Parts: sequence; C-alpha cells; structure tokens
Amino acid sequence: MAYQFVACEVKDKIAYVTITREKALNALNVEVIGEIRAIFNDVLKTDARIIIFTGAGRSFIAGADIAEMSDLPGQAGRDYTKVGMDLMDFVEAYRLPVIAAVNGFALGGGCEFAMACDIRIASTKAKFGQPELNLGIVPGFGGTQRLPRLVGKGMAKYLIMTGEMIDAAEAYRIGLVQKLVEPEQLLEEATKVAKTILGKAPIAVRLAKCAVNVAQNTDLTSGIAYELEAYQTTFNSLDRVEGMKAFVEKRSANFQDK
Ligand code: CO8
Repeated sequence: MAYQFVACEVKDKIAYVTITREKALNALNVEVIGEIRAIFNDVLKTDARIIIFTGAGRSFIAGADIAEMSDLPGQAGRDYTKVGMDLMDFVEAYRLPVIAAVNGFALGGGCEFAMACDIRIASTKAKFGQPELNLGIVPGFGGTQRLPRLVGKGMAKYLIMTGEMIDAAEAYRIGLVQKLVEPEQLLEEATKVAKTILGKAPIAVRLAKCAVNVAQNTDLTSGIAYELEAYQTTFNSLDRVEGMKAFVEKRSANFQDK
C-alpha cells in the first residue's frame, strides 16, 4: 500500500516508521491515523520484530489536527476522539514493542501517542505537553489516564491543568521519558535499545509487554495471577530451555520464538 503521510523502512528486524506530515508538524488527522494503523499492520507482514516510531522535521506529533477538529459539530467530537483513542489502544496492545523516538513537539495527541508506545527516548530538542485545556477541551486520546500512570497524579494534573509545555530534560526528570540524548544520536540510541530487546526471547518480550499493560488495568491479585500464567507459558517454551542452557554454557542464546 502506498502512503502519503507515513514511511517505513525495515532493517535488521527493526521497522523505522516515520510520520511525514511535516507542514502541519505531523498533526494527526483521520487520514494520518488510518495510515499509521495500516502501516503498523503492514509491519507484521515483514520480518521486523520491533518498531521505532519518529517524526519527520522538527516535530514528533503536534497533536490532533486542530483545523480538522474546529469544523466539527459538537456531537461529532465523540466519534473523532474515538478514532484517536482506538489508535492509542491499538499501539499499546500491538504485538511488537514500539519505541517512540521523540525528536520534537509531542503535544496533546502527540504526547498521548508517545505514552501509548512502550518506551520513550527523547532528543534534547523534544517538547512535551497536554495543551488541550487551552482549546477548551480535555485530553481526548487517553492523556488523562496514561499520564498519571506514568508520572503520578499530581504531576499529571499540573501538566494538564496548566497546559505547560515542558522540555525534554524535565520530561526525563519526571519519568515521562526513559532516555535523553542529543538530537543526532536519537535514532542511534533507539536502535541500540531495539537491538537489546531483539536479543531477548520474542515470546518473553510479548508476554512481558502484555503483563505490564495488565498491571495498569487490574488489581494486584489478578495481575499476579496473570504473571503466573505468563511465566508458565515462557517456562514451557523451547526458548526458555535455550536461554538457561546458554547461560550455563557461557554463550549467547539463540532464540527461535518457539
Ligand atoms: N493541528 C493542525 N495544524 C497544526 C498543529 C495542530 N495540532 N500544530 C501545528 N500545526 C500547523 C500550524 O497551523 C502551521 O501551519 P501553517 O504553516 O499552514 O500556518 C504549521 O503547523 C507550523 O506551526 P506553527 O507556525 O504554529 O509553528 P511554531 O513553531 O510557531 O509553533 C507549536 C509550534 C508550538 C507546536 C504550535 O504549532 C502549536 O501550539 N500547535 C498546536 C499544539 C496543540 O495545541 N496540540 C494539541 C492539539 S489538541 C489534541 O491533540 C487533542 C487530542 C484529543 C482530540 C479530541 C477531539 C474531540
């Protein structure tokens, strides 16, 4: 499928997906959202086992498309938001790990997209914020729910209620991003992290992603029960046998996703 607003290159089992709507600072309209979903589905047909997602130019994603939203009648807001919310849920539950390589503005829906990814690595030029209240709306792509889970209730309320745009160093300090690097090292660092994850047993990576997602949506007892089943599934795998054997034999494991 040909894409207008996204591009993908697969190299060494890593899919580099770039949003390319540069003239609108990669704002998400319905068409772009559709293309991101489609390209993520296309990645599953390749041999890629992880996605690095970034933005072209000086922005990661500057939010939902305000021009598109501004013309909508009130009742259409719910449907519009649902399209974005579904994308975030899709990314969070996606079969492969997704690393957000945040190169510039990650505002509103852009910050929400980054939060739906598994790991966030930011360039020192990145900027984060939930400026929706400036527009008379609340965050609508999951921000009120994912932000407190990542940075705590107080900081989430501060960021959402003030609409303050924070720099990458502050985002790193509050735990919104996991790594902070110079702009020219962003993809290099994301690739390094991706390669580290690629070195693990794929089934364990998938189940670890799932289990941590479950942790956010359930009570401790149910979460622990889920972990027990996930653990047992990995323990039954051939990759577990290989991983432990490799350790004992002092060599690297050769995982087969079995
Ligand atoms: N939507 C549409 N166009 C945008 C957006 C956006 N979110 N952000 C930037 N653009 C466009 C600008 O309109 C401009 O276009 P043009 O050149 O045609 O005038 C171009 O991108 C460049 O932008 P600026 O000239 O403004 O660049 P600056 O460097 O001066 O400023 C900023 C950069 C600070 C990022 C500024 O563009 C800005 O504040 N953008 C809006 C950020 C924002 O408020 N994002 C949140 C949007 S709301 C949201 O995401 C809610 C999700 C839930 C939706 C629920 C729906 C019901």
